[in-house]
Amino acid sequence: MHVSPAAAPSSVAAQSPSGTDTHCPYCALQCGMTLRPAADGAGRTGLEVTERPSFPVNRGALCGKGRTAAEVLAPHVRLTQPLVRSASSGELEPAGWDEALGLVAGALARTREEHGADAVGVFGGGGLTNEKAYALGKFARLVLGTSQIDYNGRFCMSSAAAAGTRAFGVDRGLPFPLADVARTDCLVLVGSNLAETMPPALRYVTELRENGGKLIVVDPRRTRTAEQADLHLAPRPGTDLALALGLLHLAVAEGRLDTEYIETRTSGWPEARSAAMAHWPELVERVTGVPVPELRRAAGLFCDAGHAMVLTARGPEQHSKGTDTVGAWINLCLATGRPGRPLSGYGALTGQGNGQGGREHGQKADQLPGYRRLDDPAARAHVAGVWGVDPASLPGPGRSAYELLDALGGDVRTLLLAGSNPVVSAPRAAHVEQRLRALDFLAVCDVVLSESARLADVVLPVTQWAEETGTTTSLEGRVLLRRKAADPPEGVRTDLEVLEALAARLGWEKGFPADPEEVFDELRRASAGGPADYSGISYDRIAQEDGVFWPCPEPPGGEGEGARPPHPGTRRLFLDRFATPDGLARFVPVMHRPAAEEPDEGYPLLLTTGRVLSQYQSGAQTRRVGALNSAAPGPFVELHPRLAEQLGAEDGDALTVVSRRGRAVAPARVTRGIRPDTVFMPFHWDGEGRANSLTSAALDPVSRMPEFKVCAVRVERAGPGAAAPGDAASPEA
Ligand SMILES: Nc1nc2c(c(=O)[nH]1)N[C@H]1C(S)=C(S)[C@@H](COP(=O)(O)OP(=O)(O)OC[C@H]3O[C@@H](n4cnc5c(=O)[nH]c(N)nc54)[C@H](O)[C@@H]3O)O[C@H]1N2
Ligand SMILES: Nc1nc2c(c(=O)[nH]1)N[C@H]1C(S)=C(S)[C@@H](COP(=O)(O)OP(=O)(O)OC[C@H]3O[C@@H](n4cnc5c(=O)[nH]c(N)nc54)[C@H](O)[C@@H]3O)O[C@H]1N2
Ligand code: SF4
Ligand SMILES: [Mo]
Repeated sequence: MHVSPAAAPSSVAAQSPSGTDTHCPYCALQCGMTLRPAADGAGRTGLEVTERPSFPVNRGALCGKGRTAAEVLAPHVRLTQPLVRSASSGELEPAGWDEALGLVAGALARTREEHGADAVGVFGGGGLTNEKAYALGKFARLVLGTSQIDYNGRFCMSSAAAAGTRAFGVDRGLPFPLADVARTDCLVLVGSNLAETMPPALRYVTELRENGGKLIVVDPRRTRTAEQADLHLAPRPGTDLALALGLLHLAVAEGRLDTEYIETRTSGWPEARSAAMAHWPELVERVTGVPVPELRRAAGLFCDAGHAMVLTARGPEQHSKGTDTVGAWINLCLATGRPGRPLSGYGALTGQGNGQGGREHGQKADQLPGYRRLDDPAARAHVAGVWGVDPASLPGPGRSAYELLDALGGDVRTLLLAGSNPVVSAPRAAHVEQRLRALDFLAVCDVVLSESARLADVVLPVTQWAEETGTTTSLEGRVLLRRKAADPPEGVRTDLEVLEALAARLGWEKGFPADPEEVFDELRRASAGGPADYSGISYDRIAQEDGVFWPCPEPPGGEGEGARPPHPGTRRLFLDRFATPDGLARFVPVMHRPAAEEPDEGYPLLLTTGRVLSQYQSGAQTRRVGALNSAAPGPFVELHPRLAEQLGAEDGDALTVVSRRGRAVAPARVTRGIRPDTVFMPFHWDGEGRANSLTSAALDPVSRMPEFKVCAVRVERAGPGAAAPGDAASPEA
């Protein structure tokens, strides 16, 4: 493996002997980094990640995952040839591309013929580049003709996306650059553990505090992020909706509203006001466990600040009421006149590398490129025009991610999976694993042999971040060029090449180019005029400008001579109007409601789940990096000393956590930094410590987001024989 001089198209190359400028494979911060030949020439890949201080978002800082990302490029870590399940041995065995592609195309065609187009499913991921997400959606709708496509982003920011669209008419995670955070006067971080999930972003929070701004963190755990806070509110998991309504109640009761803003920039206030007034501070204290004086202090800090922001992450979002919960936080921001004002407003911290772009270009069940709606006749006509097909031939909206996984082996019989590892990351994972096994045929495109790929009939080895060029859209809505910096091992193809080859075998010789820039140029046209308009963005431009913020329409007259100057892109949204038909932001009247599953006698505790610093998601990539495994070797159950005492358990003792879906076993981690009624598990591991053996698949009615962040459990000491390893599937499945 070496740094490839001919790696990137010349127009977008940014290389020097010191390496190639590119971006991290992992989270939505999309830190800038440089990949260069390793100083000692050794290392397992001959490559090393170095700082790239010129990129303005992370300014050179990287977390341990980014710093070690080159290790996943090593040939012995990643897949280097297709695998096909042998009829005789039942095992996955190496095969040629021709055979593997032939089997996949054959299965897709046969299922379509025998059971209809909707019997074929596609499951994508928010880590895929814009080009891949676009091509995957187009492949599903045109080549397969199926409505059954969705992706793991449904498990991620979908509730905030739905609430943002409902209130503002458009969903862009942050409507302002992240750097604005450092200059606001009060920041409320709701269910974000930034210090572990986006460490370089913590510097903006530190600057905020150095500038005299206040930080409020809302999290049932005293996380590394909460430790930075001026005020830490620790509500019971699943009660943020009541908390936000309680704060709005106090803002009204204490006359801290921005009435002029409410009159001129919003609609729907009277109904939202009535809903909030039903949430008395004392009632909110009873529901959330947050004492009234802390509620008052939070309302005071937020309402009295000149500029103020609320940022949510997965903590309040991954619930069966996530959309309404985010809606309640937005209502608080609107009532106090924040969105669309300088250094103020509401934003959601998108999670995956291309979490933002991945939900804009058509791999989502209800969506066409440019963040257009699949059920909008004008959107269908526009995109069908770009694709050269009859709009009537495009299928309608399909099922959401969990519903699609739940239908596998039922009316969906063949699945193409690219960019997700649901055996580890889906809710109610033992059931999902069963559904995957029940398929007639499973094809997986992946970089490594993930737990989900192990179940496949055919595994296609694909290139990853630094082995290919493509664009991602960061949590700021900044469209970035992630450059190719190394040649992939021989025998590996890009996802775009795989789709091109499959399309050709299924009768589409044209329309699925493998060149990413060509795909991007088509995506630009498909997005033109849509909410997420990329038409004025080109590879050349992003390369020169450290990214361009959408919307960025192409000025009339195109790019040629005599054309108008290019659109600058949109760093800050909503300054003059919101993206609703009347330009006003919409209050939504929301009321608190309980979680789908509340504790009872049999399951008296709450389980919440999330992340640790040194592992990423299902762990498919990071569990293959030595340094990260040493830092975070396995799952654990975080619990309060009082609960540990009741159980007679000490730090490190094996605990069994049991829910109505199943059980999981992991060592105790005793800490005062968690509520005594709650236990926490990270979800990065498979096997007996798999947190998702426990989680509930209750869905938000609007976003269809599963309730990853709260379910009822009981905890026992795992005595010998208490839970045999591999027993994760009982009691429900
Ligand atoms: N190290 C690391 N970084 C990552 C990732 C990773 O896997 N590992 N994944 C990336 C992705 S895709 C995402 S989506 C982001 C997620 O980033 P975060 O949202 O910051 O991560 P989580 O740990 O899932 O959840 C954040 C916090 O929510 C709290 N929480 C749990 N239940 C509740 C509740 O009911 N209310 C409130 N207010 N808080 C609650 C948890 O205690 C946790 O500290 O991280 C990205 N960055
Ligand atoms: N209990 C619990 N469960 C959760 C969450 C939680 O907080 N709690 N969070 C949820 C959230 S926010 C998310 S985002 C999901 C994420 O969970 P997953 O969807 O499982 O995400 P990853 O582990 O990132 O899986 C990505 C897979 O794609 C592969 N891959 C990487 N790059 C490429 C590429 O370019 N092409 C292809 N074809 N494959 C590629 C990787 O090797 C990996 O196997 O987990 C969800 N699950
Ligand atoms: S914070 Fe996110 S983007 Fe930055 S280095 Fe870490 S994983 Fe990569
Ligand atoms: Mo996510």
